[in-house]
Amino acid sequence: MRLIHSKCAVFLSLLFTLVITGNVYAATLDVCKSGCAYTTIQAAINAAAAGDTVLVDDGVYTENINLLGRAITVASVNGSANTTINGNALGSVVTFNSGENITTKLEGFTILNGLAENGGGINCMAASSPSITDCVVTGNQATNSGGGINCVGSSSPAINNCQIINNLAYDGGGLHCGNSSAPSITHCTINNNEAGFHGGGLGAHNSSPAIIKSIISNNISEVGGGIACNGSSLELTNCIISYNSAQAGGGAITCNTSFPTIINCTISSNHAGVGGGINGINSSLPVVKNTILWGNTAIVVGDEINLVSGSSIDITYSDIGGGWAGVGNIDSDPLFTGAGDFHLTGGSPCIDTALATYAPADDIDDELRPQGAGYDIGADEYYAAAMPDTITVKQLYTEDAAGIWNINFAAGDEITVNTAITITGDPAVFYDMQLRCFIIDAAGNNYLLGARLYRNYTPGTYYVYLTANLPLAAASGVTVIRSAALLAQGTSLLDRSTLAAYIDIQ
Ligand SMILES: [Ca+2]
Ligand SMILES: [Ca+2]
Repeated sequence: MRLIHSKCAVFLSLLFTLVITGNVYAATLDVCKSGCAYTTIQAAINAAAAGDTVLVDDGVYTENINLLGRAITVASVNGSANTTINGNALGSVVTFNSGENITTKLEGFTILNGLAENGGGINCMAASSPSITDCVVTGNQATNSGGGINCVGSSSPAINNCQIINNLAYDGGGLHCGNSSAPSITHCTINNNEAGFHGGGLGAHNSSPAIIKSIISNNISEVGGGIACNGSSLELTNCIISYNSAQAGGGAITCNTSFPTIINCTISSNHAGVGGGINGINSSLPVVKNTILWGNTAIVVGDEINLVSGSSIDITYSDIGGGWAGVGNIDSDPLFTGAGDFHLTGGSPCIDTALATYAPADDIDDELRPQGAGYDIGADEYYAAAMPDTITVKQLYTEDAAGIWNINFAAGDEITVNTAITITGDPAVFYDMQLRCFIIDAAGNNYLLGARLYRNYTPGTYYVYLTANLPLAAASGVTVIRSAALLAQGTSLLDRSTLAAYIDIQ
């Protein structure tokens, strides 16, 4: 580590680009309870053409809608708290069965009171893969599969920022997927759903769902309280699976001839007859890395893990209650925050003991990994307190009146730029941001040290970092560092005031 002297300069500059998107011919079709062009959502969908937006004002709309394969956005003005589609127990509330793709979007509704054989709230079938964002799917029932959402027949919707709660089915209380479906479920909450038989939160058959940065809690069923997999290859990354229960096998997850990959998850406080955490039967092979299995309970056998009939598990760099053989595994209280909060606290043995090879780039909180000396086990990467004050910094700089700091570097020094970027803009739009770091050395040569691209962020403040080594070819002495945050998508501005940099030289 080097001490910092004066006479170098740090500039933080900001670049942004504007990307103008959209069809100049696109229309907005307004829906409201009275006094506008359409008083039902379906009537507006029927009239909409590709690129149009059906924009729904506040209220409860009692209808069962079908998006008809149109490349349109159906969105509410004021979000799911103010805008409800009530299916009136007359079938699925929302149906996608015309091969929709990601250009068909449903955004910002409470989807309520559907009753159907499959897909009480939302039914995706016949290779329909729309985008479903910011919805609350609740109080729906399927007599067969998918109380909240059903995906079958190679249907693979992108489900983001949704709450799927208090739904009921025989198979897949919250969600069901089958027949080569591969939905992605990101930043969702799947809570308090019930299945009569299979998969309280999610039931999967011959499919490959991916669940990322989501919480699956308090679901119940006969098998697979949280998740039940049958002939499937589930991916679970940065998820918390807690307080689920199954009367038979698999409080959190049961696998029947299935091959889930579970990376950096926290699986705790689930309960079952056998296999309180993970239950594997009929030649299943769960692959489990950087994951906490702690405080799960079983009545008969296998509090954390139960494997029978030719099943095995590949589990390493994980914290398993009672212990389990495998490289990097530990058996030590993870020291959760408590009271249902599964964030780590200082002193947790899970801090900095995961393997980088398997770890994702950030955690369930969207906080970047790693922090501190290494990657953490479980869904949470531990930050000692609120960011960014807890970044380990050797020197902290603030901008002088001229926007310049003076620092003296030597070639080969490691430099870390930690900063915060705030995106302002449409909360329903995902933006990319890029952090770049340049230097100009004492001889006036210009080097790009590196750049990091962060994709798909909604407006908010995010803490970003970049670590690089000053080139050995750089001339020592007075050096200028310039980092630039570049917003690469959308028309929103970055907030310049948040670009106060933390410069860490080692
Ligand atoms: Ca760490
Ligand atoms: Ca965290």
